[in-house]
Amino acid sequence: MEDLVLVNQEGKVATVTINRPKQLNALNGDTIAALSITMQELEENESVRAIILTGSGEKSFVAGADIKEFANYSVEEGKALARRGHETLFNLIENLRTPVIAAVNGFALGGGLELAMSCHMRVASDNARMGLPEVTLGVIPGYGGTQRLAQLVGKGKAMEMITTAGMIDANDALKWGLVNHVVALDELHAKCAEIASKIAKNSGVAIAAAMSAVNAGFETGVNGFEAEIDAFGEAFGTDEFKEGTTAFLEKRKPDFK
Ligand code: DAK
Repeated sequence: MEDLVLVNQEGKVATVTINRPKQLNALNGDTIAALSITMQELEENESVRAIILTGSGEKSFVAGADIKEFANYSVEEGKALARRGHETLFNLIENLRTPVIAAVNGFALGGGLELAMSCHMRVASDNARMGLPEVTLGVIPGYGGTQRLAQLVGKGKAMEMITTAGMIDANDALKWGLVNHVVALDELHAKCAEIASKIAKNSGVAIAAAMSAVNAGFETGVNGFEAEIDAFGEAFGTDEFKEGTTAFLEKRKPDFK
């Protein structure tokens, strides 16, 4: 059987490709499990400083959760699987110390858009189409879509996308703030690699702390400003702070390990 998830590392950047092109990379349970393990392994691999997540082929990032698989779930299974999915993949990605860039290379629908939204940033190819079509199937977004879409595009637009189940194209996604950049499909990897290589030059310790402070502001009952103050203070105790400031004063490039 072919690997469900492919990993390719170039320098400090790992590219993870979801590899079910015949099913438009739909997320079945095995793919979610494989992605979760892959992401945890890359997080532990200190030579990896940024991750690009994409789908195999030229048509689809991920066309949703695998409809064949979830068609027969019961109420209890639905709730349990949603919770497990949040923990093992979607929240896991959002809370990684290593930045993840979603390279949205075509359809990102349902669980596929939810996956892209759990990444730290998104770049789309100009053929990309995005939407949350769950209500056409009588279900609702179950991997964080109701929350993360509203955070990214605002409540009104999220309500429209979710209730109409419509797809938006890459340019509307750019206008709405759902993606950061739109490029031609054959330039998608290069654009993501360019962003990743800029990330890889900076302090990984500081990046992880800053991303955690940004995320804190979206957590219920957590004061993001307090999280920032704590993380800012902690930065002064790190070797990377010493290296970054020393390098500046010595007029050389920092060498972050
Ligand atoms: N699941 C399974 N197979 C899929 C699929 C999907 N989501 N999307 C596409 N495929 C398969 C098609 O069945 C087809 O397979 P064959 O017939 O060739 O065997 C193959 O991929 C190619 O697709 P099409 O022939 O349909 O290709 P087209 O270009 O004509 O259309 C399309 C492309 C993306 C517009 C169309 O495939 C489509 O509408 N796909 C379904 C989109 C969708 O509704 N996705 C699901 C959204 S709901 C959960 C949490 C979250 C969720 C579920 C459970 N739990 C916690 C339990 C999330 C749910 C969703 O994601």
